[in-house]
Amino acid sequence: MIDANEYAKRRNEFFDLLDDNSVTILFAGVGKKKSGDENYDFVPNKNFYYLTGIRQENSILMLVKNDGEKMEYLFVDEKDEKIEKWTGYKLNHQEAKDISGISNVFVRTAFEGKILAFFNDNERNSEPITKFYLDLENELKIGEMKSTQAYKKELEVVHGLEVLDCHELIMGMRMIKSEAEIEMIREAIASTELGLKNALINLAPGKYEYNMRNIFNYTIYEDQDSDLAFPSIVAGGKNGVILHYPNQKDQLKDGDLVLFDVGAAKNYYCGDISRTYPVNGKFTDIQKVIYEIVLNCNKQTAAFMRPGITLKEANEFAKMFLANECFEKGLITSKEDIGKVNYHSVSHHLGLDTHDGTDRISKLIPGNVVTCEPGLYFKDLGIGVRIEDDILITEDGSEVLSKDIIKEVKDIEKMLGSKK
Ligand SMILES: [Mn+2]
Repeated sequence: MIDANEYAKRRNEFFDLLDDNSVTILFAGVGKKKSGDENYDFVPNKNFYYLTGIRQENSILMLVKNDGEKMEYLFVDEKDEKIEKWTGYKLNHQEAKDISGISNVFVRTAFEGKILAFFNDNERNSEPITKFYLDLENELKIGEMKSTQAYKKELEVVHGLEVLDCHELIMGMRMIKSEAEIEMIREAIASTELGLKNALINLAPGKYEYNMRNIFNYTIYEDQDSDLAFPSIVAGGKNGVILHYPNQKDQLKDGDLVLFDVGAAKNYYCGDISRTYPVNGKFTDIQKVIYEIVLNCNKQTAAFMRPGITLKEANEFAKMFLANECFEKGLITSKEDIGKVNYHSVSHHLGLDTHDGTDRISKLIPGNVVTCEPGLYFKDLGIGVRIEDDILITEDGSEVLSKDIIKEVKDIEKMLGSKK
């Protein structure tokens, strides 16, 4: 778990990025409607969660920086026994304080009043508030109140304030993982590995894609505190060329490959792993040629990733590697054709979101966690291969966090052969 001290430390660092005489408001958000009176599972705005550790919907964080003084307020729904009988227990103020490290906890209905007090100069002796920071990337409803965009307009028009976006400021912090965060990601990867292992025990021709997916998902949900980072993808044969293959109803055939793109999450920290295995336990010659190209690309690109390299450069490195290898093996007739068989980027940041920020041009620095996921997709051959690992950037290079999840041809064939 990540403790209140770490959340307090993050807020302190965040305060340093903010202009003086400003108010920052972050909303946890409310559950999104699915259909009828049914909602999707609630997931808090990760920027709000990153600074508070609070998962409860409707909660609000307010940070005030005034005359250099830093003030923190947290607003949570009032406890209501009647509502709790339907939708579950809500945090009391002490619990909210213990999780977040914020001493000033109020009921959510006090929020508007608290804000208005900062507009009323007569009540205060300090400099007037001139700036507001909102997370404008996330359009969230605030309880029965307005949306972030409507709130922005009101602050600008009614109160004449300058409204700034704090999304990038927080994302910048989130790109550098603490020890505790790296540990969460390690646990998520370990859980993912367990799910994959259980699926593989049951892998055989005649099984269905959803059999594999369900075994994986079951294992993750059985693991305490684990959740799925994203909907699991299990794609047999030609379905492996579809990146976010959605149906998973097909039978796994003798002689085909099966591609897994799966991840568990621990306290919202995601693992994101892809592996490709032969359904019958043995690669065909052509499958092996393609698999080895992707595997070598995976290993070399991971070794290429280190402080100072950008994700854009890593992507160019991987693409060039795949183009050269595919051309040499006669899989493409010109290197320029690589885009036909490799159509996604090799890496993204990983963290509280599976795609944790989109920065491709900043140089990698120690504490970054990124994926390394080259792939080759030959629709005509019915072969899709992706091998994805999660990489921690260290002082002097990188560490493959998912190195224990087998990917060498001989290890795969040995493991899948041994269960026969
Ligand atoms: Mn990925």
